[in-house]
Amino acid sequence: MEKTWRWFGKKDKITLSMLRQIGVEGIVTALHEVPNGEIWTKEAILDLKQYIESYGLRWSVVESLPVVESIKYAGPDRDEQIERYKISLQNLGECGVHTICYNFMPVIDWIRTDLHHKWDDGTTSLYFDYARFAYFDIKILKREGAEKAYDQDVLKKVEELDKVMTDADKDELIDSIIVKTQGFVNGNIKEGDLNPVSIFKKLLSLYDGITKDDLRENMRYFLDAIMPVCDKYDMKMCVHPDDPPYQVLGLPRIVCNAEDIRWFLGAVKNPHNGLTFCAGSLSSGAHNNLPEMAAEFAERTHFVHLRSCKLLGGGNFIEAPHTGGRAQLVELIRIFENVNPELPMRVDHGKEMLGDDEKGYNPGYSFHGRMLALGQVDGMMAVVKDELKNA
Ligand code: DNO
Repeated sequence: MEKTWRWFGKKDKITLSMLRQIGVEGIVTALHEVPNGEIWTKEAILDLKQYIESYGLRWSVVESLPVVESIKYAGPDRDEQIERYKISLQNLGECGVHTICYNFMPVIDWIRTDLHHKWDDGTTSLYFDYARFAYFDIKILKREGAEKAYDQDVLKKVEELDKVMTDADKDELIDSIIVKTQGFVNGNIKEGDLNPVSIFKKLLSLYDGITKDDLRENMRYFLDAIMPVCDKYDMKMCVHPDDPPYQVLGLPRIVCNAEDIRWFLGAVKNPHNGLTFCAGSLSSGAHNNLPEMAAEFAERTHFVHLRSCKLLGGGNFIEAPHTGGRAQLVELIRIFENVNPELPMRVDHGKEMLGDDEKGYNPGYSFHGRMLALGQVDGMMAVVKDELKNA
């Protein structure tokens, strides 16, 4: 597989020359400064592409070309928004960038409750604590009927938390769940936005009454509409799974498990409609068997995220070292190398270590932690390639 790295553009503190030195071949990035829903011009695309190429690298994958909310909930301007999306796709295709990662998660992208969970050795990882998440839902958002979504054990923990959470703890939880993890991935809320909780509640209300089937139909509508452009310019669309892969905050989520993936691949059979196989997101759901899913969906996978989660019981999970967890990265690499050795893959969400925490990197996107992960994954790939050569 092609070794790629998520890089956040010219302002990223991790420079392209650093990435050259650690063996990165391709770059995964986006026009982060362009507001969601605005057209990506050829001029801006080429400027970034040429910059990347001037370091001997290539722009392998766009992550993400964001799908605005009104396409997801079928708002009045959805057709206009889809037309814009098509123009951005055409512009990317004409500039020679053909793989596009996006997601179809309503309102909120990936969710973590703790961005610096400590291991004994002094490193930190991203963490998801189910009871703290329920606390956010019930006590901070005060979402109507939220209690019904959780079992008695969790509700008990929420009440215990309520006795000890200070205002500062609450602010940190809000910051982790809906601010720090969202802004830099072109989500709905950015650092500095005033009153994120009330913005967030307004966004949630856009989905009142929208069921899982409605969201599926809206995804099908979007895919049907863009496929002619994808065919013409050879655009490989690859949707990112929902993270974590189940319903949250009363919102429907539709890329959570094998049945969901089968559904959207079957709904629009075109090979340009594909999957980002994010081993991390999928492995955070106990219901997902990753090697089985990789074997089933490898042919329609256009991009791979390699990381692995460890489930801790009670709905909690931590991002494990890339050599551990339940994703079985070696087995996944065997499957993907065999089906398509050209497939771009990036390691995802490294630990914070060796001073990463002082640099202000985006959560999950440290330098040393990801470099270590890339070294580990590179080693796995070398062994697998050797196995395949000698098979
Ligand atoms: C988080 C990322 C996601 C992903 C988007 C793709 O670290 O994996 O934010 O980029 O969901 O649209």
